[in-house]
Amino acid sequence: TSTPVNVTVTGAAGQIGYALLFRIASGQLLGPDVPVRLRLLEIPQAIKAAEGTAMELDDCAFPLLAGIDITDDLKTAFDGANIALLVGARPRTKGMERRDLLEANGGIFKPQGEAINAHAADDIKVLVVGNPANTNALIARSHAPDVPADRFTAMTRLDHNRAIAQLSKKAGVPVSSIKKMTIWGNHSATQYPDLFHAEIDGRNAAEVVGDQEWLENDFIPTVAKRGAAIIEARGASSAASAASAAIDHIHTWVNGTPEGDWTSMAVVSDGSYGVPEGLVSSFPVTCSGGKWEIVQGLEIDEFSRGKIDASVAELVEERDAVRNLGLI
Ligand code: NAX
Repeated sequence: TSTPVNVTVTGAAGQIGYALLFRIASGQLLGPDVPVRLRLLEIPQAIKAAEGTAMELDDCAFPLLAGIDITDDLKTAFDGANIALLVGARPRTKGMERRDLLEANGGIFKPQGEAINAHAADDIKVLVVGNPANTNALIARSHAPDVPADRFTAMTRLDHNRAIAQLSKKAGVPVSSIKKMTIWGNHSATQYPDLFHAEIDGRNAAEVVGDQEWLENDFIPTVAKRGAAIIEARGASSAASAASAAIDHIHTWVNGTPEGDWTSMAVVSDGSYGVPEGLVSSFPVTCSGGKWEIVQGLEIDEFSRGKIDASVAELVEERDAVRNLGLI
């Protein structure tokens, strides 16, 4: 048996945490032969609830779970971390201005970036789930100068999976028939789910569907506003599906994308597809050997160009706002 992988989860007592931790401990994050040690970071008021979750984790007697540490201390949480899932964030409350939201989250993701820089393992991989995820990842990354920029990512895999599910229903095909889905831009209502490069059983998805009206006025808004629809129906925001997407994101990053397919991840832009360098924006990526690469050479038509640019413009605004607040 190998040494356990240290997996840090922030916001562990929250609803995504509750759906996430059991799947990590059961081996679904890294595979059925990789032991894990969990580090749960919470704010002091939520430590007791995290302890309750840890009791339940104990009670599952997961053979791969090598231990659980619960803490409100950043150094303890990130010490030797190999994987960090940054889930805890400050949600937008009624009447809150965007400036206040970004500032509150800066207060969380700046010190976490610093702690990752100082204490994490050399092979640290970071996934930011807490919203605004792309910009929170940008903040954390800019306070971790010694960690390679490609280790900081944000989650658009839930949007990616939602897009696959919607297409599967529309086309009447199983999800396994769908490949090369892409989410571009920000994890927000401006995101662009792209069917022009997606494939259904090897054929172009937009052509197979052949319904531009559905694509523009149904598919795109349904995927982009799915989070709100879940809240409306469930009375609470997406939790199990978000946790499932976080598992998928890390599993794919570590184990690779299958031949002939790719995934969506928000990663630090190298300027590809006209996305300004340094922004954390979602792209089609392939993964291999624990590294991701942006898929190159896709043709972007005028429709897609406009959608990508609109979402990227929002990311630029968020970046400029956190810059003005001195958070990056
Ligand atoms: P909850 O409010 O249930 O849980 C959040 C937890 O984070 C709480 O237990 C809180 O005590 C903790 N927390 C707050 N500040 C912290 C800090 N500084 N350090 C450690 N822990 C801290 O929210 P939940 O439903 O679990 O959602 C978590 C985040 O995921 C939210 O920001 C949410 O907006 C975001 N989401 C992101 C998605 C994505 O696709 N990227 C989709 C799902 C979800 O909406």
